[in-house]
Amino acid sequence: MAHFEEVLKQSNVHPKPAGLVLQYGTAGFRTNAKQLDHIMFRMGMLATLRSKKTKATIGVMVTASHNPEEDNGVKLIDPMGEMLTPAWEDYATQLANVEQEELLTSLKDIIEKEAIQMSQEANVFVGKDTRSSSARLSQAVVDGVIALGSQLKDYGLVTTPQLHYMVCCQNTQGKYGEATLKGYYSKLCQAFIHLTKNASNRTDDQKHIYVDGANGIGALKMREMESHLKNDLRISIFNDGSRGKLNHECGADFVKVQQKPPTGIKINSGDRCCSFDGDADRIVYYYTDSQGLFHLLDGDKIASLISSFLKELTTQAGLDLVIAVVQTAYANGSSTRYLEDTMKVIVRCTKTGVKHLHHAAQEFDIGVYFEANGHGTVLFSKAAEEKIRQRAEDANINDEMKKAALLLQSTINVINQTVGDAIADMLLVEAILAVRGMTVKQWDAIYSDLPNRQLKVKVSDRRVIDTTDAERQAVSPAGLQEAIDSLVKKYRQARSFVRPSGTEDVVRVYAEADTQESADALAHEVSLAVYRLAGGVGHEPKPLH
Ligand code: 16G
Ligand code: MG
Repeated sequence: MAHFEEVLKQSNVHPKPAGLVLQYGTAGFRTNAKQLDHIMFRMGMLATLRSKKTKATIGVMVTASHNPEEDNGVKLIDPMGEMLTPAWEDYATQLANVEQEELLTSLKDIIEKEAIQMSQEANVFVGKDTRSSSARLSQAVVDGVIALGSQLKDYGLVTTPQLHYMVCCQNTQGKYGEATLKGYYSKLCQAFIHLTKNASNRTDDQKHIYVDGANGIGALKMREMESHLKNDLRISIFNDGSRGKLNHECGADFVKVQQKPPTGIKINSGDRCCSFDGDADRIVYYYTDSQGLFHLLDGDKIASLISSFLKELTTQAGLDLVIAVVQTAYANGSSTRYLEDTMKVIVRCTKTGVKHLHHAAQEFDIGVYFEANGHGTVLFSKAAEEKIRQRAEDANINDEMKKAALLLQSTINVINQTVGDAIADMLLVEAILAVRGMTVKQWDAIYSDLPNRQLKVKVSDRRVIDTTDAERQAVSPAGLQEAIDSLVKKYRQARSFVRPSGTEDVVRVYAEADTQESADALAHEVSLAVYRLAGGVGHEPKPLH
């Protein structure tokens, strides 16, 4: 076959370093950019096969999210804008790791196993973030796509969620929106303007938001979007990439883990700020109070705000829709308690990683999912969207019901349902605060986070740690869970768990308790238990204080 000759020729331009083994993990392949050229080429080919198999457009995004500038990565996007289906993650790993001379055999193996018709047309969308290696690496993806004879659209610089959105629009024949950046901005911004236009409680300072763009793609895309907002929201962008380094001492991950403001942002007490991560699929909010104290409003608080708003609107609209919030083990205990006891919504806990949360959220009429680190969105079932639409068009209902139904419709349109989207989530949060006339302090006060600490421990092989119950219990190595249980008992309102990271060669430790000192001490003691029972390497973890 002509394609295979082309594959052979091109694969010599993108050779695999012999012996290198990489794995398609929770967020695709991610490592130092120098090791990724062959991976990109091969993922371009795999996307083409996936497109032929599904008879739909597939996306390939070149990014390493919140990782340092010298890293890069790639992930594939399935037809409805979702993460690549797990069965194909295995093909991705297989194809990535075969040596040069076995490449064709591996390709043919996938083609055979999946009964792919090579005569079927294919279409692949490609996007990239602002890393200096991204241009070269996305070209390698393009070479792979072309080698197997697929159609191609290169969107160039886009956020990860924007590319997910484009793929979904394309495969729903425009029902979800237009597969262009202009279409994306105008859908989101029109919905935002509709949500805020009758917000009688909105104050002037509520029309101003400070955004830390992590020196990445999010900053660029916010600038592009500004004109579509028609002055309905003033945006001050910091860390826009003109000076600082990508994700360096800034961005959502830095702010969440360090629990402090990013460098490069100048704000006054009470100003409402948010940070995106390097590919703009995460967002966290924060402010400093009059004493200069930093307050973080993370994914849990965002989920709480959004779900309470949706509950209020569905009740006002007289709609009986089941709302659930999906979290992970990292969710602050206070947020879970608030959601279950005060808000009375269903709460589910899944393993870390967007695909798990997304999947669980699909089971409800309205599924709000957020990781504490700020990745999340809202999913509406087809039936729920239909009920909301009918209610909004119903001529026989009172004004209050009508207004609520119309607000719900705009809420659906401001959300990117394909994946967590920092830009869309920001617009939704801004709209809710505007409609409610709520300050960031009032939002923060809906519950108080339990003090918490995250640490990491280096071990010789992190796979010795196995977990169950959505990562909240360790089943191996022997004795570790018992050790954690007895340490937790020493503190008040305490909870702790450990899990092997999916993106870094470390074991992660999380602890929360009634005071910061207790959370820190517990996190340290659990780190020591991991070090001793799970084969720690290097120095023993030292206490934080
Ligand atoms: C990836 C995941 C994110 C998760 C994080 C955990 C996706 C798209 N991203 O970034 O959801 O929170 O990994 O990292 O699934 P860790 O396993 O290193 O703690
Ligand atoms: Mg990201």
